[in-house]
Parts: sequence; structure tokens; C-alpha cells
Amino acid sequence: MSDTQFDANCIFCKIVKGEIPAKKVYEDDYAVVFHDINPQAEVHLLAIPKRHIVSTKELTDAETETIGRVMVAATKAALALGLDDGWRTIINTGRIGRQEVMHLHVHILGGSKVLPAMV
Ligand code: D5M
Repeated sequence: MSDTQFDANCIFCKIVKGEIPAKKVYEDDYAVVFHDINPQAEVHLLAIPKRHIVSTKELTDAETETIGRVMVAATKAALALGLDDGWRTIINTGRIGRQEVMHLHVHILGGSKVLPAMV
């Protein structure tokens, strides 16, 4: 990928480039899936586009394929880790959504126990 598709100060871009370590579960030309450093469930993964997209707020028609690929990568990683009975996906967007890392990411939460209800 060209450098114009990365943000030099973004921690998740550094993971994509291999500049900082991550426990990667899946990778293809469009997406990377790795373990969250601060797991909130037995299994907690993050699926990200390789290209730097800040959040879902920045999505346009041009990102349709990339986002589709990120969701498929999330599914491949979840199934590779044996989450056959399902999982929860969460995307936080912006301040109100409590997004802390400004590189779009899909949380994948699962394990052997049914997750708590959200509402
Ligand atoms: O969630 C951002 C998530 O990113 C949060 O669950 C911690 C995780 N995180 C932050 N830095 C790292 C590294 N270096 N590796 C793995 N996981 C990381 P948000 O939706 O933005 O609140």
C-alpha cells in the first residue's frame, strides 16, 4: 500500500505496517484482524481496514468494498477462532460513541458464554 493511505501518527496504521506488534488472526489485501490489547470478553478482536479511515462518519460510496471486506475478514477470524455459536460486533463512532482510536475498527466479542444483553 502507498504511504498516502496511512496516517503516520495512527497506532492502527502502525499495526498494519508491522511497526508495532499485534496478535494478528487474519490478514488480506484490505483488512487486518487482531486481538484487542484490553479484552472485554473471553475473545475480543478488532477488524480494521488497512487504509486509514477515521470512523464510520467518514464513509462514502468509495469505501463500500473496503467495509464489506472488513466485515468478511471479521467473520473469517471469528470462525477461525471457533466462535461457531456467534459473537457480537460493535463499531464506536466519534466522541458520543466513545471511539478512542481514530482508525475505523469493528470490535468482535465472543467466547463460551452468552454475552450480557445490551439494553
Ligand atoms: O476502542 C479502541 C480499542 O483499541 C480498545 O478496546 C483498546 C484497543 N487498542 C488500543 N491500542 C491497541 C493496540 N496497540 N493493540 C490492540 N488493541 C489496541 P474504541 O472503540 O476506540 O473505544
